This record gives sequence, structure tokens and C-alpha cells, in this order.
Amino acid sequence: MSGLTAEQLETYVNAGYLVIDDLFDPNALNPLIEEIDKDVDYWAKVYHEERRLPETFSDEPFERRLRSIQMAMDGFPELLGAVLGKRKTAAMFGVLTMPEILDVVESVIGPDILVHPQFNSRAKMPDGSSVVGWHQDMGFLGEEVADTFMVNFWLPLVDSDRNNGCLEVIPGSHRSGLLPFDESPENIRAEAMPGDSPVCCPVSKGGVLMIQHRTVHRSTPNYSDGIRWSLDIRYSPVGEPTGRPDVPGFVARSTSQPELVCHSLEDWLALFNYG
Ligand SMILES: O=C(O)CCC(=O)C(=O)O
Repeated sequence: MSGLTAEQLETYVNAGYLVIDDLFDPNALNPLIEEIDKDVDYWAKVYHEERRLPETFSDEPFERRLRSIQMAMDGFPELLGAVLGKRKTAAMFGVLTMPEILDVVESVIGPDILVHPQFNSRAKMPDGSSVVGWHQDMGFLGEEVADTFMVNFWLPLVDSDRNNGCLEVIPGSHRSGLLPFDESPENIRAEAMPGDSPVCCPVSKGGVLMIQHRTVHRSTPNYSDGIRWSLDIRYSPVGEPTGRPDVPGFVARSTSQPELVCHSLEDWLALFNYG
């Protein structure tokens, strides 16, 4: 196991965030990108056959094709539903259980690791949408997870920077409790915002930004002409509250209960068949 160095662990614990460049080979994300590409291709062809889309944009790269489809259509909910959100696919299982990521998690919370049920695949479009305001991930999960040490990763599927909308974090803000927000957790009240200056965290493909569940962060606009694809994924100790009592996470590693470990997509999907 490699995991975090003592210095990286200290930074993550004390500052509430850590950027790791080159945590894994960027090509390790290609199976997921190819899988998403196939979903985009499938729906583009369906929409084209239904005469809702003038062409399938099959020559366009991953960073452009979904945007071109969006611009040419009134709405494409089936396609968005297929590629965004909580993908439960073989390639997603592969990323969630990537040894380099689990080693990092293990060096923070030990060897009994749950893949948290709250995760997302996102496509931040170059149209000013998909901006996420200042929030703490705990705001979406509730006080029930206050004592759960969650290890949260944000990882881009394309190189990310200030121009295409990477994340900004407020160092040290993980030491606050749950901060009050208006209407949505994505809107921490201005008077409650920690005073420290935000840090912009560009991350290239193969790197990660790690935060904690109280770390205040936001996602800025995409000013580029490409889509900023990303994943946000989370891990917590097995058996601790996740804030999603009705949605199973899955055990990715366990020395105390190895029989619980999910070894495949099929093992993961089987968890949703109970009751
Ligand atoms: O990817 C984004 O744009 C937002 C991600 C985020 O805010 C989160 O993971 O909590």
C-alpha cells in the first residue's frame, strides 16, 4: 500500500483539503470515458432516428459532443440520465475501487472502507450552468454524519483549471460545524462564511482534490468551449452513519469483515435487491 505520505496526511487533516497530482495513470479513466462515450453515442443515434437531432456529432471529442447535442436539441433527459449522477456500471466500479484511491483512503481511515452512496458523474457545460455555490458536503447529508470521517475526492475526467471550472476551497473551514444556508445547502449564508481566502484547485486528469465533509467549497463557471467532466466520490468507515440510511454504499476493503467486500459490479448491484 502506498497511500498518503505523513506530510500529505498532515496537510489533509489540518487544512481540510489536499491536491494530489498524478495519483494514478490518467489512462485508468479511459474505460469510464469510453463507457460514457458509448452512452452518448447510443442516445445520439436514437434521437437522430427520431428526427429530434439533425446529426449525431460522431466526429466530436468527449469534451465537445454532449454540448453539441445539447445545442441542437430542446431537451435530452434520457441521455443526461444515462451519463450523469450515480452511474452503477463496470467502469464506475473500477474507478471507485482503484487501488491508488483506496490506498489513500486507507491511510486516513484505516482498512475498513465503505464506498459512500453519495457520488456523482458531472458534465459542467460551457454555458454558465452547473455552477455550485459555497457548500459543505455535510449540508446534503445532515448532522447524522457529523462524527463520520468522510474522505471525499473530486477527480476530473479532463484537465481542469480556473478556465473550465475547477473547485475552490476555503482552507481550515472543515473545523466549522454545519454552517447555516438559505434554501439549499449550496448557499451558505454570507455572514456564516469563514473569513479565510479561497484557494483555487486546478487538477489534471490522473490527479485528485481531496476534501472533508465540512470543508467549504464551490464550483466555478466553465468559461472554456469544452465540457468539464468530473466525478465526486466519497468513502467512510464501514458501519458509520452515511446520511443515506436507505441507500447502500458498498464495502471496498475490510480486514475485519472480508466477507462483506464487493468484488464486482454484480456484487454491488446485488445490494440493491434486498427487501
Ligand atoms: O463538480 C462540481 O462542479 C461540483 C462538485 C462539488 O461541489 C462536490 O463534489 O461537492
